[in-house]
Amino acid sequence: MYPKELIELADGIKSMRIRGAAEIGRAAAEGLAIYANSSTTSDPDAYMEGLGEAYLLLLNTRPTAVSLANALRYVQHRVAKVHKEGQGADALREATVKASKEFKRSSMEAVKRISDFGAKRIRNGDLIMTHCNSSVAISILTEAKRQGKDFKVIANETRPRFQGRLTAKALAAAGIPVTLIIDSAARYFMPKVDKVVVGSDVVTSNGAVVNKIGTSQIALVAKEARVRVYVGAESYKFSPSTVLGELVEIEERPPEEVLPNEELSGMEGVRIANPAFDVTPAEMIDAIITERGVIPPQAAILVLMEEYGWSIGEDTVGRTVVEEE
Ligand code: RUB
Repeated sequence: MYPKELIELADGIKSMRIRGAAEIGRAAAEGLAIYANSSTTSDPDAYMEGLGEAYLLLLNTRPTAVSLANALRYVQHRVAKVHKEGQGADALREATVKASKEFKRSSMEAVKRISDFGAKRIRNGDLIMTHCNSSVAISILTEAKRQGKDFKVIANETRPRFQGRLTAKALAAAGIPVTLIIDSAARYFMPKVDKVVVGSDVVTSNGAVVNKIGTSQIALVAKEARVRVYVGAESYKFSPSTVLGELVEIEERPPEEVLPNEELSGMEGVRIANPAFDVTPAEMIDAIITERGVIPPQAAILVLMEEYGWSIGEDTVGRTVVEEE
């Protein structure tokens, strides 16, 4: 049985009380620490089995954000190493809590570094458009404000869950002049915009960015208006499985988010589609701001190689292959 606190946390991610890829990743790491702190077994194998179950419970909450899978993997990998060394359940518990804390700390540090890099790109007089509610994008903007830069922001409301309202509130609270617009007004305003700054749920190995539905439309309109598009993304949002050509699963959310059931029931023959994310191709992105530096999207593979310790080598018959450390 899972501890109550863990079930509440998993429900929190599922119901989007806890949301945004960075927050989801840190919450997942916290979930495994909750499991560790509530486990009382003295059998290391039973501990690992329970950890695996907690891992799956958390993994299945939201399918798109790779930060979730990567945070879980980060913790699990370190605990599995201790298990392999033949250590007891107490050592495994300790390793779980330690790795969870480490992940959360490094996530916060990454966001801080991204804010520093990103704030440098913002100039006095800029009008910046953002979409959805990205803690990374907001950190970039609030850091620029803290540095005394004078700029304005347009926040898209981001239907159907209206996360743009959260963004607008956060920016206004930081003293940044912000205008909330409906998503379909983005093209109307784009000619006046200087930069688009958004966050990311997933960066693929070819530099495409998966973010809140509508991001690709904003990027397309930005490209048409020759406006630069910047994406803030920590390295744990880069997806290792996309190197093998695996596609990113796009979460389909309930129809009631778009239209209440009572209304839909009066519209015979109408079906609702509610994808939560879309894919912006690398060509529509000017730069991805990571904690390792600002990169062109095409260099995403290099971030993955560094993050996972891969290198390019040769196999026995001289073919180029990617090797693991
Ligand atoms: C949130 C969303 C955010 C990214 C990045 O979607 O698309 O732009 O997750 O956020 P949802 P952050 O509301 O469905 O979780 O920069 O905070 O990681």
